[in-house]
Amino acid sequence: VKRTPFIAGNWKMNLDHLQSIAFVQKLAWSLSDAKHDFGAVEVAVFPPFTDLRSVQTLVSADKLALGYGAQDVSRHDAGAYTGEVSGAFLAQLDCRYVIVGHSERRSYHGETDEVVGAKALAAVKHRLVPVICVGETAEDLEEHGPSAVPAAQLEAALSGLKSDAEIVVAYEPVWAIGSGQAATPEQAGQVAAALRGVVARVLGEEAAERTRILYGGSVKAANIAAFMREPDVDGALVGGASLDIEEFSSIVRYQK
Ligand code: G2H
Repeated sequence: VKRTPFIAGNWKMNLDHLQSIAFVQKLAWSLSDAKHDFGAVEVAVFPPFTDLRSVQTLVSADKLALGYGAQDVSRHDAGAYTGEVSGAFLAQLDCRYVIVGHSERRSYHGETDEVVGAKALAAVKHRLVPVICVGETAEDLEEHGPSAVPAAQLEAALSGLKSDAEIVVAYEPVWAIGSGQAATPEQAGQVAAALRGVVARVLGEEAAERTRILYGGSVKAANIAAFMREPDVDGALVGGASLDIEEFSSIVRYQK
């Protein structure tokens, strides 16, 4: 199975409305100037909830091959859950993806493996592709090595899914996030291989073969190619470097 490389820009809570719109327009121009082949390297952005409608409008008006999704989703479908946004609502905005279990949600919003699993399930139920984030802290790394904690997190997140579920996995070591200190490509590759093993164990070989596993944590134009050379790394979840058009388009065009 050939897995299409995937570059995803997680804007977090950074670009406001006007900046988001300007960014999507400029990104589209920049990639079209560069004759980017979206079939060869898929690209998606993850704006704040408040800009998903505008991004949908731009993408559909200009028939852009740019994917987009939300940074979080409720585990519930609808009801008295103040402040939550359901997968059904995101699907109505033609979102294809949604990030679940980002380490910032786990650490600042108390999301447990159980919550992350429920969100992954809610996403799949509404035909969204969850980008399931896992990763170890510096302490976990010291105590258990690089793979044990992310593997356990992934196993828990997949436990409610069926083998035909379409998912993306993002390995994001917490110590590498926004720190400027990325993992080495070798380490990212090793953990990605271990995570593929988890997908195989829980969802089966076929799922493991087709599931894309991304690396995230201080990815930039200067290091993306080295990560992409790892056979089990199928793309990147990019934070800080996704906020700069030139930098992000260079990451997308890592093969050039
Ligand atoms: C990890 C990543 C994007 P950054 O959170 O999800 O952020 O590239 O800024 O380390």
